[in-house]
Amino acid sequence: FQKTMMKRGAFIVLEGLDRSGKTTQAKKLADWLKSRGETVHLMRFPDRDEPFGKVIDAYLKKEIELASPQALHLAFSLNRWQKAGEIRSLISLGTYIVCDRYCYSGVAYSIASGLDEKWVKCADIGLPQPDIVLRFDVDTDVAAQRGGFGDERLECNELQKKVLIEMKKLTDERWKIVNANDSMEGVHNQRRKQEEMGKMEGEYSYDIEKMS
Ligand code: NYM
Repeated sequence: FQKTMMKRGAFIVLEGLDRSGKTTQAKKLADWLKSRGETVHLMRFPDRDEPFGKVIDAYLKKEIELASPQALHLAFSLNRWQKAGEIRSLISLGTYIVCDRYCYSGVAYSIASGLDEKWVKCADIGLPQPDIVLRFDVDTDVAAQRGGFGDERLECNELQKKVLIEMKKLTDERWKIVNANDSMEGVHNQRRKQEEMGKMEGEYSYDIEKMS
């Protein structure tokens, strides 16, 4: 008899500083995957529609105060935990998830803000692991010139520099680096070239069981 198996999707995370162009590139990547016939779901963290995300949104917009940086860190983590089940089931159903920021932002921003590294990393242990992380590197001066920078909390130049240092420490063999100082199209083509060269191929074949 023939056993039919559902092809597993993939979990692709985009990371980088504020104004590194992640959001634009996430949309472009999603469109490109769709054009190849894949089912794609765009996600982002913080997800500002989710209950904990609403708290984060109000805090970032300076509408409310939070009693401690630890409370903010846990809100960001809870926001992800609220979506963990959805991420797992979408991938097992064959969907490609393109996710704008994930726990690496959580860890890097919180450590850069002065929280204890060991403590910070605990909250996200057990979340679904991405198959690949694309890190968009942008010079902090270039980022600062892009529109809208500085409107929200956490968007100051000094913090961004520290975030980049922490983000680099989190980088392992699953990560690909994209030079995000380039124009919008230039960055997209760079990333696409990586895929066409096969650098991303094969990494989509992970078993769901391997994702803890
Ligand atoms: N941020 C984002 C964190 O500090 N921790 C996290 O866990 C996540 C996901 O939120 N300055 C920060 C980075 C950004 C801010 O993100 C809002 P965005 O992508 O601008 O909506």
